[in-house]
Amino acid sequence: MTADAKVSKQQALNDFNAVYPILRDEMLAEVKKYNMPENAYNWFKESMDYNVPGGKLNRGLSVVDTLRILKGSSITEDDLFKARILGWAVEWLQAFFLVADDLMDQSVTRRGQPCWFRREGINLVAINDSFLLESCIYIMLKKHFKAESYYVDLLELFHEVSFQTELGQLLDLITAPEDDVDLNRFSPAKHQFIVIFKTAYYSFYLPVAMAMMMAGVKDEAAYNQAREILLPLGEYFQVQDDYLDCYGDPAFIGKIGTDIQDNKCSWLINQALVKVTPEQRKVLDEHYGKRNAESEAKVKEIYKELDLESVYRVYEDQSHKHISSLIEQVDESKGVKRQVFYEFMNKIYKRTK
Ligand code: DMA
Ligand code: MG
Ligand code: MG
Ligand code: MG
Repeated sequence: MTADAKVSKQQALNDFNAVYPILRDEMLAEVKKYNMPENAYNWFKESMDYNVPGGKLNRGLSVVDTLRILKGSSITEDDLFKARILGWAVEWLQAFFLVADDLMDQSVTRRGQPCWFRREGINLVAINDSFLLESCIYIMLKKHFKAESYYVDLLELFHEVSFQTELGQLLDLITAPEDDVDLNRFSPAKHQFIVIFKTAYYSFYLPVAMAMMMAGVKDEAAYNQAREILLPLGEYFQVQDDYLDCYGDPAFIGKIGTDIQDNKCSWLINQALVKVTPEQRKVLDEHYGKRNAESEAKVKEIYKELDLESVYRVYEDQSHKHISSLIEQVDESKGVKRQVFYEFMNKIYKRTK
């Protein structure tokens, strides 16, 4: 990367971050209108500041990056401001899902700090905080996009991807019941289904589809084409997440892995099940999904014996090749550009966080 490119990347990030306090204050102004008592107002403010910023912002920035590619030199300051708002709307959606996800997964840390529900005095109030974060999205959209021709399309898209994500979370959770470990429930196909629904739609399709709407892309075929690339890309992203859950450094990724203890249908356990000897399978049957560090260590030992780290390296290379070939086949005449997908892929390829 050239020095110039680095500066402009930093600039793009600064410009994006500058929009967060504007939106946060708009949400607070709504609450003020209702004459909410000060303690509720402050609670809501703290919940937003704790849960919305502070992520990697891949999803949010992708709205802006995609619109820049689609509109080229005809892009205006108003376009950019609107794209940043939609970017933050995705980050709000992400915060809504994560607050609930951490409760359901009984996670400990997120983005290098305790999960929201674990903070003093919060616990199950976090469920309602999660709902409030979701409601913010629709306040933002109404305030800034009501006059746009694509307003209803945006609303429908947010509703649709939320539904898809919630179905994915449902399947993720019921495939991982507590106190009922049955590794036969898992399969690579089940895993693929879960990750496409719980992650790929909202993290990959949503940001790009919104930028396409803003750019005036109307052809259904263009959206279908985008989906055909972005869903596999999102699948690859969630495999990375599953891998990092076990092999990432918690100090660096900002969260402590819970998949083994949570009995999750993770990419790693599915790979392990393909390679195990009957003896190793016995160990997994006995120790997977148990809420204690000793059992978790036993499972990790088997992963080590099976050299899943190498299996992952091979998967990473194959996915990169596969997705690159999908991108090469894109027909740009329909209204999407290959660069949109290359850009998104480069944001996540070989990520360690
Ligand atoms: C995340 O799955 C999916 C959503 C919709 C938040 P996950 O539980 O693996 O995510 P994380 O590892 O970040 O808790
Ligand atoms: Mg989780
Ligand atoms: Mg989860
Ligand atoms: Mg995870």
